[in-house]
Amino acid sequence: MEKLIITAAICGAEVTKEHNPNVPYTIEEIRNEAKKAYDAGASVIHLHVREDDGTPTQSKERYAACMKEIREVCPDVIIQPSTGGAVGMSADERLQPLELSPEMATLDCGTLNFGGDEIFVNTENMIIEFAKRMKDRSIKPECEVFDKSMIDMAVRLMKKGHIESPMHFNLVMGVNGGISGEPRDLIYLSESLPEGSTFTVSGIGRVQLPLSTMAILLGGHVRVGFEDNIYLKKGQLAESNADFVKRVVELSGILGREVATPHEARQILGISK
Ligand code: KMH
Ligand code: ZN
Repeated sequence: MEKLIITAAICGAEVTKEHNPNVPYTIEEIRNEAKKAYDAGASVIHLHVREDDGTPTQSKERYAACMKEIREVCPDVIIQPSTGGAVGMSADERLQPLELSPEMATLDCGTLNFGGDEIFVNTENMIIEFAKRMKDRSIKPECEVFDKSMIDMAVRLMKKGHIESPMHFNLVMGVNGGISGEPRDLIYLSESLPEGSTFTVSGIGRVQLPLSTMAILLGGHVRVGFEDNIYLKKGQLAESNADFVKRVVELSGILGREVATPHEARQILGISK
C-alpha cells in the first residue's frame, strides 16, 4: 500500500476559542500549530486564516503572511489553502489565495446545508470557475465532497476537461447536511471514485477516529485537526492539532502503514512543483 498522507486542518473557519481555547487565530498561533502538526507527521497543512480576533478571512495578504511564516518553520510542507472559506463569503473573496499559486487548494464540489439556516453555496458554474483558476495556475485541486452526488459532479467536470485526472478527493463525512459517517458510507464513497484517484478522509467529530482507521486500511489518506474535531476523546479537549496527528501516526504504525514525508506525499499526489 502507498504511504499514508496525513493532512492537518489546523484552524478551519467555524470553530472558535470558545469551543476549544487552543484553536489558532493569529499568524503566530497558526505558525506554531502548523509546526507542531508537521513535527508530529503531517505532510499537508489545510489552511484557513483568521483576523487576530478570530474572524475568518480569505484575504490574500493574510494568507501570504501565514504561508511565509509556516514555510519558515516547516520548509517542505505542502500548504493547501481553502477556497471554501466560511459560509456566506462571495466567490471572489474565496478565490483570493489562488493568486499566491499554492501547490494545492480545496475545490468544493457542491452546495449543502451546513446546519440551521446556513447554506454552503457551490453552484456548478462556481465549481467550473474555481477549477479553471486552479488549472491555469497548475494548482492541484483537492475535490472536497460531502456526499456521493458531489463525486458525480467532480467526475462530470473531469470528463469535460475542467479537472485533470488522476483526481484527488477529500471525503468529508459527518457534517450536518452531508453524508453521515457510518462505515458503509465510506465504503460507498470510496468505491464510487474513478480508477486511479487518491482520497483522504475527514471524519467530523466522533466519527473521526473510526473513519481514520478505515481510511488507513482501505489505502486512503487521513485528515485530522481542529477544523474537524476538538475532542481527543469524549470530554477531553485536544491541546494541539499535533495530538490528533500523533494518534494517526500511532494507528498507522499499529496497522502497518508507513507515514509519507512531504516529498513522498508530492509523489503520491502527482504534484510536480
Ligand atoms: N468552512 C466551510 C464552509 C474548504 O476548506 O474548502 C468550508 C470548508 C471547505 O472548510
Ligand atoms: Zn476547510
